[in-house]
Formats: sequence, structure tokens, C-alpha cells
Amino acid sequence: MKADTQAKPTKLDGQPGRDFDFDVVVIGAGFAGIYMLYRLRGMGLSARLYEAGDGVGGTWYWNRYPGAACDVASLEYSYSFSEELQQEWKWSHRYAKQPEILAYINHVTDRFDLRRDMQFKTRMTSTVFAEGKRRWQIATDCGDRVSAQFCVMATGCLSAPKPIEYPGPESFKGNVYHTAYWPHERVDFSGQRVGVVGTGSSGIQCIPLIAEEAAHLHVFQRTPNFSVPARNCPMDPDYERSIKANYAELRRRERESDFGFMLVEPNTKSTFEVTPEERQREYEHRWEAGGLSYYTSFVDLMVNREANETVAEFVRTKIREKVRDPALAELLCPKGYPFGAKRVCTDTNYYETFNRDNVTLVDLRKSPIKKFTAKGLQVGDTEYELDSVVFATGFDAMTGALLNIDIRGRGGRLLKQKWAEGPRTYLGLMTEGFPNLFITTGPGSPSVLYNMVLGNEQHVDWIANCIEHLRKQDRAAIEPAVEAEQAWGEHVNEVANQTLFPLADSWYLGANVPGKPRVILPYLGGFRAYSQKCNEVVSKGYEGFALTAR
Ligand code: NA7
Repeated sequence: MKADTQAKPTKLDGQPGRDFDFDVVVIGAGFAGIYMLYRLRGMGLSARLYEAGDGVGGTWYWNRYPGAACDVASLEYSYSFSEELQQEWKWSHRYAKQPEILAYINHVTDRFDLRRDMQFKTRMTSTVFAEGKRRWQIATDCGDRVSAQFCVMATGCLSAPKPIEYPGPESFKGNVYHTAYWPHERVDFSGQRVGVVGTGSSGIQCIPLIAEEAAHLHVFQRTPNFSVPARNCPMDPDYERSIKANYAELRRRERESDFGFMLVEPNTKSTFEVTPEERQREYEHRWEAGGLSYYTSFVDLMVNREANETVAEFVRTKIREKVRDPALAELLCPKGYPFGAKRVCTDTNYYETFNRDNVTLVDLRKSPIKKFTAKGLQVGDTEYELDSVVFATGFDAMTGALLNIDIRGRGGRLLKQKWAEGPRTYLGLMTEGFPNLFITTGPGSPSVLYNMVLGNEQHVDWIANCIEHLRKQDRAAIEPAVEAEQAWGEHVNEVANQTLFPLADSWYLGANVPGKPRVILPYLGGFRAYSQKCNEVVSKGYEGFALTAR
């Protein structure tokens, strides 16, 4: 087995654990953690960032599979906090691929000299709130004991990959990979019989490239996904210049939008307000433009099932046009759940790949995978002989990374127990009973439904300003009031129930992880309303939070 399904921290062998004291400990060196460290440095606080990987990047450090790319345009999916940075960095393509995003994150880390406050190959194993001292006592897997007034959990939304769910991987003689733990060296599938399990964004990105290399590729599909063309292309220098000439204006519009990407203008009309011809033109325009802009084709697409069906059928028609074998096309057509209620994927030649002679689709809805055998995977009574199996089976999203850590708040209360029926937060930023523990893009915030880089910036700024406020006011701690948390949770659910999102078994609801409570995880009210609420809370003196005197 080659799959590194448990990131292996390096212990400081033979060395005794060390003791440290910081104002703030940050966990995770992705977009959020890096910017958090930058802000804390600017505030003159002592801070250390711990990261399990041996480098920065978070999502973009781990997900190195062939074809890994961002499906939000790079000029938008990038930091806005430094005008110099956003002017000087040049993206080579409309959508950056993983190596370029990783290079960018490394550049930012070095440009702002942040690496000296980072410790890599170190996982936080537990953090316990010591009530007497009002400090978090943190343990790491390298034996360090760290005390901090504040903890910022920048642990990411899609950073706890689902484990392999079939028995017998140890009996399999071939190689096993997971897209989220891809080896750092190139994997060569030439001449191999390869199986890819999973057809979400990761599967849909890697399948066309693996198909080009493998002798034969079996795609094991449980649920077909809606995928639209990415239409990635080299960056047009004139276009880049025009964006950079007025970057601040683009950023302002992104912050005032719901999804945080503006390069295809959101439509303000509703689906049946226009003629069928105009509707078709709108969808065609977005199909040609490429990318994720379908969410904003009409304002009611995610709240009106009938409206949603128009875009769903538009995409199915495109799939039927692309895939030559009609029976195969039908298997690839998503049905039975609304467009967008599972994350829409963007692709380069995904459906066309199924016209290749060396690609076979295996429909797991007919028979699920039973187990690994020595030679491959057994599906029903059929054994598929494979040299390599690639799992693109997704993540324990939004809560997994946090709940994998032993987090204990006031009175020794375990976060895992508090969240046993689903996460409870105020604004996705904090949870009652866990003072001074901040979460970036946590459950109950727009997070994965907004441009993640800008969403992280908004959270980090809120947290930094909050810490500054506490220090100026000589307060020792902050945590949400139970009533505020409960009211926010009710609001999050109420908004979700007005949408079509609850109609799909998606990771937005935890429905992809066996046994996980089915609860809406991101806030669906849109970023604009959300950030207004965050600002309002502050302007009303941290309304809904309890601030403790020193
Ligand atoms: P996703 O989107 O969760 O996709 C995982 C895929 O794997 C999906 O097709 C799942 O089918 C399938 N899956 C999961 N578990 C199994 C098992 N046990 N057997 C067969 N198939 C399985 O993860 P990705 O990594 O592709 O993308 C995550 C996000 O990253 C994406 O949404 C973007 O935001 C970027 P299912 O639909 O559950 O039936």
C-alpha cells in the first residue's frame, strides 16, 4: 500500500518535550493560518503556527493529484490584504493548478517573513482550557507542551479525508492512493490497470489525466455529479492588466456578493421571468464562459425546484451530446437531486473521457464495492483486477479536522460531545464553553460556499480585531452566550430549509460520512448578509458574546 492515509508526524526522537508560552497559537498553515500569523505579527503579539505537513499550503499542500486545480479564478482566489502582493503576483492561467497555488502560498509566507513562527511536521493532539489560568494548554505529537491565551483553529474545511470504507485493503497486492494524500513524487500509471473510486471534484479532475496514461481505467461511480466545463486557458495579459488597474473595485464587489466570484456577472432575474429562449441563452453564455457561475444564472435556482430543473436538464442535455454511447450518457446524468445541492464540479474533458476505449464506468448503484481482494476490488460478484486504486472519496468536511483533536473547554467539556448531534457555533467563529478558541470558516459560516480566500480574510480580520479589543479593554476571555449560539443555529437551519440544499446527500450536510449527524454545515444566507451580521455584532459591543474581566 502506498496510501499515506494517516499523515505521519515526525517525532523529535529522543528529545524531551519542550515548554512554550505564546499569546496565540494558530493551527494550520493554509490560507487562513498564514494570514492570521501576518495579522498577529502586525499587532505585536507572540504567536506560533503548528502545521502537520512539512510545508505551508493546507489543502494545496496535500491535494497533489494529477489535474488538481482551483475552480475559482486565480485573480479572485488570492489574497486581497496587500495591494502590492496582488499587483506583483502573476498567475499563468485563468484557474491556477495546484503547483502554482502552492508556489503562491510559499511566496506569501516568505514575502512577509512568516516562516520563522511556524513549526512543521507537528500536529496538535489536544488542547485543554485551564480555567484558573484562563489559558489553553496544548499538546503536540512531538511532545511539546504549549500554553496560549488564544487558540485559532485554522484547520480547514476539507482537510480530514474519509478513511477507506472497504474491508481488506491490506490484502490488496497493488497500490492504493488517496487524492488528498498524494505522494510528492510523480506517480506513473503507464501500462497499469487503474481504478478511481469517487466522482466528485477530485475524481472529475484526475480521471481524464489518468485515462490518458493508464492501460485501462475503471471509474467506480456511486452518484453522478453535475460538472460544467472549466475552460481553463493561459492568462490574457490585457485582461490581467484591466483587473489589476481596478483591483480594489473587484474586491469590493466580491465582498458585497453572496459567493465571492464576480468574473461572470450574477443575473438579477428569476428563472421564469424570462422566455425559454432567453433562459437557454443565459445557460449557453455560462457554458461558454466556463466555471462555477451557474449558481448566479438566476436568483431562484437554489430555492425553486422547478427553476432548478431547467439548469439541471440543460447540463444533462450537454452530457448526452458529449457522450457517444446513450446508455453510458444516462448513467453519467445526475438525477434525483437538485443541481448545485452537491458541489458543482468543473472539468476539462471529463465526459469526453468516457468515449475512450480504455475507460469503463462501473455503476455502484447497481452493486456497491464489497471489499478489496488480493488482485483488485470486488463489486457484487465481479472482481475487477487492478494495479492501482485511487480513492477520490472526499472528506469528513467542516467538522472532521476539529473533532479529530481532543479539544476540552470549560469544565473539561469535550467538543466532540458537545457537537455529537451536530456542530453548534455562534457565526461559525466560536462555540460556547470554549473561551478564546476561534475557528476560521467553521460550521455556521458561509465558508465553502464563498471564495475561501476572501472568507478566510474576513474571519481572520474579525478574530484579530476581537483580540485587539479584548486587550484594549483589559478583558481576559470571550465566548458566545448560549442563547446567541442557539439563535444563530436556528437561523442557519431556517435559511437552509428555505433552499434546495437539504434535498441532496452531500457533504454540506455530513451525509457522505456514515454515522455523521445530518445537519447543514455551511451558512446559506450569503456572504454579504453574514459579514454584515458579524460587523453589527461588533458595533453593538460584541453582542451575543460574554467578555470576562481580567
Ligand atoms: P466529494 O465531492 O465528497 O466526492 C467524493 C466522491 O466519492 C463522490 O462521488 C462520492 O459519492 C464518492 N464516494 C464517497 N464514499 C464512497 C464510497 N464508500 N464508495 C463509493 N463512492 C464513494 O469529494 P472531492 O474530494 O471530490 O471534493 C471535495 C470538494 O473539494 C469539492 O466539493 C470541492 O469543494 C473541492 P456520493 O456522492 O457520496 O454517492
